[in-house]
Amino acid sequence: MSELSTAALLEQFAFERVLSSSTSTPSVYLLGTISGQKAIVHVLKINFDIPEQVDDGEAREKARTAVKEVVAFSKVVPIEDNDIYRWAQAWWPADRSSPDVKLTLIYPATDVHIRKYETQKRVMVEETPEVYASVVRPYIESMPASRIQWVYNILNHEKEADRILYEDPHPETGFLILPDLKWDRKTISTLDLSPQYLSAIVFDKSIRSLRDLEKRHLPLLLNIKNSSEDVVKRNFGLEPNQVRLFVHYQPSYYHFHVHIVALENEGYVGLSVGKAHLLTDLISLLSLSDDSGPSLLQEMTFAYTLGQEDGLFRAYKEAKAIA
Ligand code: G7M
Repeated sequence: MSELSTAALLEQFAFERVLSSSTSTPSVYLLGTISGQKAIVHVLKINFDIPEQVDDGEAREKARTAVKEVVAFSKVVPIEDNDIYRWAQAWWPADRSSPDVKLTLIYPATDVHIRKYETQKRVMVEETPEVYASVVRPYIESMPASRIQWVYNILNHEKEADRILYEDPHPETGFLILPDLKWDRKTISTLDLSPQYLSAIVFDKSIRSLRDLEKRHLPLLLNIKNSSEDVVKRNFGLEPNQVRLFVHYQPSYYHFHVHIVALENEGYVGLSVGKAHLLTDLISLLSLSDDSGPSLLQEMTFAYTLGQEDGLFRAYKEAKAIA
């Protein structure tokens, strides 16, 4: 082992190439040499050191100080805004060429937002068609329309219009494809970048989730599948077998949309079992459904997790649909 300190060795590190990197962690494996010998450096960003328990006075004060440091930016450059959401790149005091973080500001945030992001216990529930009819559908119908104002802003071309990669304006089989807010989108024009994350948002406002899909919606889903494949091929040179198309149930927003994610974006949490449903599976289930009457998607039971702070969990509780 070398006698030199880690700092001294790193100073001599001559970079050769990136072995791999992950945007979700984020971390990077770098290959290079130190004094003529191969060296690998793995750099992993450390989590914020903010105490979670803020009940007692001392812990709360510690958290307040830590948070002050986290949001003390020297520079904030806006990326986009839509309704109550804003996205920006930000730099902490030591100014570097690339930003330290990408941040989202939700303002004014509603109770629904607060409950969504709060750490909470989760439970597994089974949603039968009866539970859908008696608990879930009334819950969806009770949601204020303002919750999906950002979607309508996109469909009306009032926001994010310059980000649209594809548009089919047909009221029943049409949709838009554009980057999801998860992506910083600054990099959209660089050809070496694959689509980390796109969404297809349909024009038909009557489809709130996959539970509303019937056999007559097959042309819409097939249209989304074909066009998404074209868009990623044309814009990013990706083959259809390098992209995953899926739908969330439960979604965060009840206006039907399909997620289009490059396979290399492996760390994305929204891929979890019981939440992500492949578009191909939905197409198969609709193809196997009767021509008239409820589709298999309307007749089957879906199992998924719910946070105990989620409004839907409360609706289940009130209806005594869970213990
Ligand atoms: O879980 P669900 O399938 O409902 O996912 C909703 C998606 O919408 C998430 O991936 C969000 O990142 C994305 N999203 C949310 N908002 C508020 C916006 C927005 O204003 N613009 C865009 N482009 N995507 C959004």
